[in-house]
Amino acid sequence: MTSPAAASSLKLYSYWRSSCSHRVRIALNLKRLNYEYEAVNLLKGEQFSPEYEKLNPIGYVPTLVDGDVVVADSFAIIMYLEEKYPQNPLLPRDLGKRAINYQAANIVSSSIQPLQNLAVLKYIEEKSGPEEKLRWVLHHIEKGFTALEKLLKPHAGKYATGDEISLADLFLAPQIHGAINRFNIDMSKFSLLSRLNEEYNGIAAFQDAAPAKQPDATPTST
Ligand SMILES: N[C@@H](CCC(=O)N[C@@H](CS)C(=O)NCC(=O)O)C(=O)O
Repeated sequence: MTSPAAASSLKLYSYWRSSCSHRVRIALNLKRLNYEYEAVNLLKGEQFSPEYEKLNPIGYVPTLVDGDVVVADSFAIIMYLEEKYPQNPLLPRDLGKRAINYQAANIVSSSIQPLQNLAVLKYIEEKSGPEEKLRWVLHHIEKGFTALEKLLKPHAGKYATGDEISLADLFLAPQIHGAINRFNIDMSKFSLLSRLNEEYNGIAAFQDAAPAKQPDATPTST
């Protein structure tokens, strides 16, 4: 690890329990970048305020402001950080491995997380009730986790695609954390993801990015 980056003007708009924000917090910590934390309370609808929508036109967290640069969307933010702050790289040099990282990250960010997003769950609960909402969430998380286990088994080492922490790990850790703490997913079916999660739980950059450690975490936070 390199020493922490010199004072920068990084500001992260985040919500403590947002898995998308959580990914970026891990990236910032791994790259030892100091940043200002700006809480956006999703339950109060602060993501829809006119001021915030000027930064993030779709009204989601996270958003990163780096001086004059404003980047929204966790994948875009992490790629931006990777290029602007190349210390402690998050992408393997091997292009095949790199592609597996993109694939795993996108399974999380395109095929799991959007289906458990606040707005989606609220809609399902209103239309079909809380039990249907839970069935929906479990189905999509388990489908995604089953695919991730199959995808990563031939590539995993200590971490998702080898013995170095890389992009896939930044997407897996928050998704697994949420699955366990918010949705009580039975992880015994997912042996690789369970093992990786234990690794993540022992790393300071991941621990410090955890929802419960964020300034806007509520007392009942997990
Ligand atoms: N693809 C976007 C998705 C962002 C997203 O869905 N953020 C969620 C929190 S993880 C959100 O802001 N939800 C608020 C809402 O549903 O109104 C990213 O990766 O940043």
